[in-house]
Parts: sequence; structure tokens; C-alpha cells
Amino acid sequence: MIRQAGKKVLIEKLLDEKKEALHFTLIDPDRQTPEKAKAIAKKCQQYDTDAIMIGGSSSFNQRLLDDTVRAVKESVDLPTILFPNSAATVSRYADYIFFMSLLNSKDFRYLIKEQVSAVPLIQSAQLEPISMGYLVISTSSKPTTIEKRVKLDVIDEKDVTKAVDYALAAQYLGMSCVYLEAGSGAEKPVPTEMVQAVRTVLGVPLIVGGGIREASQAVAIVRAGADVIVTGTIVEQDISRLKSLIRAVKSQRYEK
Ligand code: 1GP
Repeated sequence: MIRQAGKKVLIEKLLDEKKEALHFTLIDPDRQTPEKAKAIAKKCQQYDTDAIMIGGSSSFNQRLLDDTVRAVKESVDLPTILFPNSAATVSRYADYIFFMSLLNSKDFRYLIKEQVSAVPLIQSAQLEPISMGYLVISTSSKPTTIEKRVKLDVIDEKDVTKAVDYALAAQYLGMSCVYLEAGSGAEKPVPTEMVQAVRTVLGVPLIVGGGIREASQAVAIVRAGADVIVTGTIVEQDISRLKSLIRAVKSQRYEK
């Protein structure tokens, strides 16, 4: 089947349907067994998360990834979206894949090379790609995993104009959404001033993640204009806190 360019992609569909900010849970297959991932996904669905993202680790184990995706799909009735760190972390069992380019990478690999390598599997598995402009924002004094791994054209947390220009470049290139990423386990999230400045000009959904651990942080980021909040570490550290965080995200007045 040839998917048509320009049709509404998952995030827009969910925003139209739910008319509230969304929360996506990130599950890293390397952090727990598939059985445990299954239980986590179930709990997150009960807490009202909107989708399960799978990926994000620096290592690679195809079997573990496949088993985790299958386990999650067995336990929840939510979209599963791959969040790959390379072409080697693509599973044929998911529903969607963030087809993402790390736009402020100085390394060709993360801009387009890994994406091209992933095409045959995406096509044969009929995974639905969600094109995304991925921007890593430096908010931490110690480099995050992604900052250690990839040589970046650094976007400092204070460099709002640079973030805005990159985000608009993603939109002009036709990407369906933009992700402002502070990095998993970041000391602090992307600043609200930056989220707000990007939101003001951006016409596609805005995803924000990395370092969000408190409901108050998530609320501030939604108020600044994020459409989707992503959390990962909190699920591994203290899943009970996720319930109030998701509730807080969804209690915000949301105007698209
Ligand atoms: C990482 O933005 C996600 O890609 C989630 O970050 O693990 O800090 O929640 P955390």
C-alpha cells in the first residue's frame, strides 16, 4: 500500500479526538524484562497515557526489542511507536515508527544515513512512519547519553532563537512534528521560555521530553504550548508518580 503524503498522522488524530494535551510513555527495552514492560504498559494505560513509545537505549538487542514490543501490544490497546536510536533498533511488530532526523547532529549518520538503512524493514513490515524533526537541547551540566553519543551543533537552553529556527526548518522541510529533547534523565527539562517561543511560530505538533519528573514541570510545559509530554525515567523509578503527572497534564485547558 502506498501511504499518501499529507494525510493526518497519529498525533494530529489523537489531538483532534481527545482535545487535550497528550502523554506518551517511553519504555526502554534494556531496562526491564518484556514481562515487566507488559505490566508497566498496562499500568500506564490505566493512568491514561495515550501511546507507548519503545526505544531510547544506547545498546541494541533485536530479540529483546521484538519481545518487548510484542509483550506491550498484548497487554494494551494503545498505539505503539518505535523511538529508534539507529536502523538497528527497528522492530516489525510495532504500529508506528518515529521517522526522525536529529537535525542538530553534526553527524550525517543521524541526519539521514540510519533512516535510509531502516527503509527496507519499515516497508516490508508496513510500519507507519511519523516524520519528526528531533532537536536535542542542552540543559544539563553533565552531558546526557545522547550528548555523549552524537556530535551536536549545540543548542543551549538559553539559545531560544536557534531552537526556533531549527524547529521552523523542520516544518519547512515538511516534517509532521517537532520534538524538543533534553535527553533521558536530563537534570532539567527544556525551559518553558523555549517551548513557548517555538509554539508561537510552529504549525505542527510539538513534543517535549527529557528530565520531566514532576507534575508541576509537565503542567508548565503544557501551558507553554507543548502538545505531547514524554516521560521515561519516572516509569522506571517511581511509576506511582506517573498517575498524578498524567492527570495534571490532562487537566490543563488545551487549545490547539
Ligand atoms: C527521552 O524524552 C525522553 O528521550 C524521556 O526522558 O527519561 O528523562 O523522562 P526521561
